[in-house]
Amino acid sequence: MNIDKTNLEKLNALQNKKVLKIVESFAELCKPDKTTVITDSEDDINYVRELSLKNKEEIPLKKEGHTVHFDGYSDQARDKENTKILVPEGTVLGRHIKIIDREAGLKEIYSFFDGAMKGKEMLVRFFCLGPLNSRFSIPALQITDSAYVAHSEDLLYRSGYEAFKQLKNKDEFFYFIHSAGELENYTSKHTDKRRVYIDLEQGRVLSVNTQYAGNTIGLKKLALRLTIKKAIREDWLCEHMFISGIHNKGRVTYFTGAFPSACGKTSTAMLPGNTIIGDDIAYIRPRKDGRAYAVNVEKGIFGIIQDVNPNDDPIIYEALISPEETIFSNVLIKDQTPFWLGMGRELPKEGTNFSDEWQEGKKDPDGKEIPPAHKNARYTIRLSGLKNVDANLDNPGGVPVSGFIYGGRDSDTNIPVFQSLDWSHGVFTGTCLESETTAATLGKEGERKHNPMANLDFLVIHISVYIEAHLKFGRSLDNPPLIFGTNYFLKENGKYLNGMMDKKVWLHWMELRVHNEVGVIKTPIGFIPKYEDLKILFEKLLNKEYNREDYEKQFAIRIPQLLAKLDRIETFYKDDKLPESFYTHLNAQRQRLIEAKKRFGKDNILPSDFNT
Ligand code: SPV
Ligand code: MN
Repeated sequence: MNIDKTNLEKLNALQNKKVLKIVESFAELCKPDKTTVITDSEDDINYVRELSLKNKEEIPLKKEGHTVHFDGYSDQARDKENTKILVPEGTVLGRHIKIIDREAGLKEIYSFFDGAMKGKEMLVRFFCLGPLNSRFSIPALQITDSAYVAHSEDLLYRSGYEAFKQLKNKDEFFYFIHSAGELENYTSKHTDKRRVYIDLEQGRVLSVNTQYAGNTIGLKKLALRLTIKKAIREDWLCEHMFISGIHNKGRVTYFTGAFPSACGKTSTAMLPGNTIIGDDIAYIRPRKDGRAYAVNVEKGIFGIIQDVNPNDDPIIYEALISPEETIFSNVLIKDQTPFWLGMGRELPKEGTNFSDEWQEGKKDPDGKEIPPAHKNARYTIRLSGLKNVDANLDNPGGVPVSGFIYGGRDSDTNIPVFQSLDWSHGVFTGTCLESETTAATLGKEGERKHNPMANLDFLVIHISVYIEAHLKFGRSLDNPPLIFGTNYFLKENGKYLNGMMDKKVWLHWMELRVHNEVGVIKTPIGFIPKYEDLKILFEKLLNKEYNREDYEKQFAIRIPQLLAKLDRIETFYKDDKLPESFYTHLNAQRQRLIEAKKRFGKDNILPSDFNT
């Protein structure tokens, strides 16, 4: 192993045989010129930051602390096609999960790793998933030849070198091996050989020939996959959820929310007036008091930058123009300044972007016009730099969760907000989550896709086992969170029916529901708000008059569309043999919709109809 005495001492100080073995074996396979071990010290962390500039994975921007990173033109999102679970022969995980024979997969990916770090430096880093010194914590070892990946992790995760010392030779940690592979113009050259293989048996993920964070940052979506399995074994939940506190009447009420990529998750978590704990991944455990408690796995945000502007996302916008350490990725750079789509000002007509030198009208090899910045362009920041960060961000005990939110995206079916009838109906609501596809994963945009609990991309166990775990989790609680559904994207004649900030009203309505301070109207899909209550909230929170006509239109129960959705869902799960309660809810909901259509004699049933 190419490692000097100082670095070897840092490794040996951990007194962990498994760590040493992993580092040795991957150094041998990947053949880096040099192996550097990063502790929690400021010097070591600075070293990573400077290395990413030195090797040009990041370029400094005008504002202090700001850098930009570009991923290759064909490496702009998570690669679902080539992300697979390594399984022993005969394993059945259902048709929603990509698998590959363990031996064959390992052989293939090891061959890609062979010599992949030649001429490069291998960084060995230690982190903690979740707050330190907590029953939620999971230690994680990251090995990567990308200083950008290692630097991003500094902003996003709690350092864990000391936590590894406390492990005292125990082998209970996850590990992640990443190589960007051969580089061309500082980006991964062989994206045709991009692979992300999840090894449940060893609690590790191997990732190669890619730089995009969703494929490479071990502690993010790669660890999510490993943890879903661990959580199910241990009777808790690992969810693709934000955690946010809603403040009202001097009390704070915490919600977690699962939204497929680009369905308004970060902006919901970050609503003005809320305090934020996390925007992407939550660990949720039951506690003896009969409630669910959640922690953020991360301590930073890797967020979509498109449409972040002073009006729609004031807090993030302010953070992005302040001189805090920030990594911009795949934005447009002109005069060392970042620009992105929907930032609320005109963009330059030339600059540098994910296609290299760019000018308006530039086309890619397929003749497609290249936008100034990628739709999935992102920012990476620490939560601690935000003025709305919640005081409990690092609380090792987590925060009590009063509500789960499942947020989909469709233009014609679901209403803006509703409450499920009970926990198991809420699980059904989450199971039925649908969204139009977006730029956050490679592939076609604008297709309607099912995404149960917004976690489908990350499942490593059969969907029925995952759903059953949710049902069981609810049963284990005396006081389970209420479950809500949202859809911010309803349209009429191509125009959105709701303003960007209306979600603030929906959230506050949920808060009042938790405290039993507003009533509801019962409909076939669940409980919906009363006009009077929303009117007060619109006035109070947004200083806006809310018309009854708007309410009736937004909250109309669209029977044919809702029935069509149930048909799609049934088809989607046709081979899955889900828990019995899924079919009970599916049939009952369908029946309620059909009966309502009969009773009221129309397709679009208005909230006021239910009252009569
Ligand atoms: C998502 O797509 O859900 C993200 C970004 O949070 S990624 O890291 O690509 O998963
Ligand atoms: Mn996510």
